[in-house]
Amino acid sequence: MDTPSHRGLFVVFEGLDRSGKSTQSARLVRNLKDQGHQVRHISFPDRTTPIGQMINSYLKGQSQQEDHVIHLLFSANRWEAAESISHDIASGTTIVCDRYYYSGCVYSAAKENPSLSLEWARRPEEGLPRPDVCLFLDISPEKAAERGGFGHERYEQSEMQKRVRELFLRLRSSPDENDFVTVDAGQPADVVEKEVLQIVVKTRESIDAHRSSLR
Ligand code: T5A
Ligand code: NA
Repeated sequence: MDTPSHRGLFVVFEGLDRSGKSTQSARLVRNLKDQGHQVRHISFPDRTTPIGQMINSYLKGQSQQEDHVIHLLFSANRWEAAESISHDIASGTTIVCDRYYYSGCVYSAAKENPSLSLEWARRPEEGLPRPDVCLFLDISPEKAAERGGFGHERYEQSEMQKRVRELFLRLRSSPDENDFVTVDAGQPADVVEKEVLQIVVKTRESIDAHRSSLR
């Protein structure tokens, strides 16, 4: 007899720097826990591993890395976590993740290095656990900059953020990225929080419905 296995969801937040990913991912974790779900909150880059420490030092401007090299380090930092993500989802824990391979692709491609296209950037990400939904917190670079604290890390400059947003929009329209859902992140945090929860609940329902139709 097949008992329905209640796997966890894999929810990713993406967006420009200061779009509210940390704020919203923390609120979603709390809301899902309140509903009785098991949830683990993760973020990339994971600065705690040896590879993550190299990334941290690069982002803070304390070390240099060739563009392809830092790209591959960001990707390796996700691969380090891949097995534990898959394991948790399969055993019923929902993963809420602050940035994933979408950031990996667009920030690297935004450097406009002629041999580092969006297509090239995506390749090392192939085979990573696939999110059920990617919540793209969309905000203009100007509005994000108003939120303060901008300019401390390597990519926090307005020209870079503009190119990053254009590339996120390009990635969103690609048929490979059909898990992308856009949320207007310029709204008050409480409004964004409600929209995010609705989207995640809907994602859960559609997965459950799909499962019952296959049984
Ligand atoms: N990167 C990352 C790559 O190049 N390749 C990769 O593969 C990956 C994974 C570090 C950098 O690394 C790059 C991208 C980044 O440049 P990070 O550690 O995630 O990535 O750092 P940030 O994204 O810069 O994190 P931030 O903390 O800056 O942005 P968040 O999490 O989007 O924003 P948050 O929630 O901290 O909010 C920022 C401020 O806005 C306020 C908050 O209170 C806070 O002060 N705020 C709002 N204000 C008004 N209205 C709302 N709705 C608000 N929501 C939040
Ligand atoms: Na963040």
